[in-house]
Amino acid sequence: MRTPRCRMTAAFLALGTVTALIQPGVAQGAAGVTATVFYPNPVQSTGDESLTDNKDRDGAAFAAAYHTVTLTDLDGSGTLTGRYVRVKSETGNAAQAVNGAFPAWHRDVDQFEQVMGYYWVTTAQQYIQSLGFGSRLRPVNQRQIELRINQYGGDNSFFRDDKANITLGKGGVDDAEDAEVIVHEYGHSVQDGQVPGFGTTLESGAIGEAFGDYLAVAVSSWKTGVPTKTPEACVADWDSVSYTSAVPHCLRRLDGTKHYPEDVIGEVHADGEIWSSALYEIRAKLGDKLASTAIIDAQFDFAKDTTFRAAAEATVAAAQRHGGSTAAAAARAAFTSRGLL
Ligand SMILES: [Ca+2]
Ligand SMILES: [Ca+2]
Ligand SMILES: [Ca+2]
Ligand SMILES: [Zn+2]
Repeated sequence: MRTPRCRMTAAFLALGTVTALIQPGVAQGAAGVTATVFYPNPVQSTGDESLTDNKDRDGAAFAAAYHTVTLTDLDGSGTLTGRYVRVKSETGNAAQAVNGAFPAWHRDVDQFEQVMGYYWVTTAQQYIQSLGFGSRLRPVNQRQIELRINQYGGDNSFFRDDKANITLGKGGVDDAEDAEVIVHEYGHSVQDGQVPGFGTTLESGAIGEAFGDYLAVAVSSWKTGVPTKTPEACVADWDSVSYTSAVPHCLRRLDGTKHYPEDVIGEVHADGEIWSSALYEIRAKLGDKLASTAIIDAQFDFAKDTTFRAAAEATVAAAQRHGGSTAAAAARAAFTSRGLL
């Protein structure tokens, strides 16, 4: 059974503003600091669908899944604080760089998830910037968010709603061991950054979940390459081993066949699969860069309580702006074939 993955709704996301921690002329870790991550998760990178959490133990089966990366945009303090995210762990010790590198922590150490959170939020923002947002296009969510890792994950009640927060829990596989879970959550932050308070209704909430899933796959393919051992359309191949039995393990997929309105069940994650499959088809037709540019740019024009139909029209219009009539026609066809237009 699928467990709704995202415990955090847009309501928990902040209306906060960027804190300019990074001063000009101060060492910003521009050269980067090395660290060890999953890339994007051990099931996707190894193809081993039999991996299990095994109570957070490390083991030889994970050896091939560890990947050395360079963390960028750090503030130079030696903590996981940077331009787009600051990491706070409520379990275990805070990660601290030693002699210009973060130790090669593995999954059985809390700091591993902290590094994952930092790296994948920053990577998601870099993906968005690679599309032109913040240079030829207006910036998208270029604020420093706070990413918290805690023992509970389901309880956001203590969060203030005037800050940009993501929380990642530790149920089953620790959520932050899967880049696609981290980037899904960042997708909510992106939409909130574009339209404060976005996602107040069933359809707008479903769009929020769908975009998080879409962004997760787009970012993981952009950074690590199109997966060859798992389906690209599969979201959270690793986190989902804890609550799915079918192989391949997927929290949700982007290539479903749900149709509006008869497949609506009134649950944002499930209904989001209608929207995400349209986005994924648009990406297949237009290519990643043009599709994601149009999809993200369109979101500036969404009302926070948008309907599927209004959001689809805005996305078609954005496809027209960025790719002309051929792109607009492809976007329209993707929405029409699902009953969304
Ligand atoms: Ca862990
Ligand atoms: Ca989990
Ligand atoms: Ca995946
Ligand atoms: Zn979500």
